[in-house]
Amino acid sequence: MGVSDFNDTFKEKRENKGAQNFNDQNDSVTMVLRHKDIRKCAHNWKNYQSGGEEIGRIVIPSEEDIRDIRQIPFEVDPPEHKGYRDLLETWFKRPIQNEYIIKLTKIIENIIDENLNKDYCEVVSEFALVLQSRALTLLLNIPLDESKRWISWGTHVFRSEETNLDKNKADILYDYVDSQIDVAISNPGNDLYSFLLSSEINGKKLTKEEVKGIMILTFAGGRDTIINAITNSVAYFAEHPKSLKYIKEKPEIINNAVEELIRYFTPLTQMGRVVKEDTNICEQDIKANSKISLCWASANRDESIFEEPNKVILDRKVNPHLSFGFGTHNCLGASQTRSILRILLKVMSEKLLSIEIKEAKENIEDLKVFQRKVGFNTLKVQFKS
Ligand code: EMZ
Repeated sequence: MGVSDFNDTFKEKRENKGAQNFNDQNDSVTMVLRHKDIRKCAHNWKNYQSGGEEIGRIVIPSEEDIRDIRQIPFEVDPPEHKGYRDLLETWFKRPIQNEYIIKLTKIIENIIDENLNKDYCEVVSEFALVLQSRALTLLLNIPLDESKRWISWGTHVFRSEETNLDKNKADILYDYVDSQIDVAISNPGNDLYSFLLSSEINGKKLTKEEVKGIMILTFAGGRDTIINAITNSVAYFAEHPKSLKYIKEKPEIINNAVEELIRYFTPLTQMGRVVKEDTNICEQDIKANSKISLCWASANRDESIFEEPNKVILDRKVNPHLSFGFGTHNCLGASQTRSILRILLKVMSEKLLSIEIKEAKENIEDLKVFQRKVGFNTLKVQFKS
């Protein structure tokens, strides 16, 4: 097995039972494993809710202990959800505009050039984190230099080396966002903070608290996920030089290739929902107020949906993967992620002859009943031109 192979850890349980219970910090969770069931639950926001009273509970592991700020629109249900979503949609679709793509391409070309032919580049911290942070300055529409501060926070804003949920680390982000909101109030510009502060939903200005909730999600939600997607893509092309060549010769398949890599890696394993009324999933009774999880990673290997699900087929045509979720809460950052990866593949295929792996240490997520590789703690490579 190569380092860029990612197993399907859910296969047996998905096929035999379709669901699996586990315990998340004394909260029992039923993990839903089949593509069809997951879509059904994701669609049914009335009974499988995101906006319950316990803020942070739908994230797994639960973040109830480290935050009391509701992330918006991710932890809000319809009908309130729609007002936020409509407001944010246009801003978060900017990454597919030409002007944005030109700027993002410059950022990606620069970061490849900075690392070209170096003895080695540690992809997670010197490449993926840097790229994710620099790209985020475009999304927020603020100067590139600000990314230095975010890079210093490391790959996850709530998790540190010592612990999965780190309150002190979370406070750094909260204080930072508070101070940036104050700056935008006293000196409005063309950035996302200012845009939000001047926006209205149903004739009502957004409060500071709401702006904070949106900004926290923007920082936290697309961080380790994008970093893993970038790092895993680099590992894949290091081990599959022919694929890199194939993309160079047929750049028109890049969009398909990105969807396929995102399906295969599924950077976000799962997301929870709180059950409103007693229900039954896969012949299992589930009580009101308990938690279910929608396991995107399992859905994406479901053999009843995908042919040869454990193979990366870069030009796969039909690809209804659930890596960006499904339904009401589908990922707001999907355009940003897609643009980053599409440009990354293009630039790598144009600038690199090969990528040589020097050292790789896998990052295994411990889901108690399952162990799942999500990316790397360390990936040292040489980018060769
Ligand atoms: C939350 C989550 C959102 C959570 C789409 O995912 O991402 C996680 O990485 C964060 O820890 O707070 O934003």
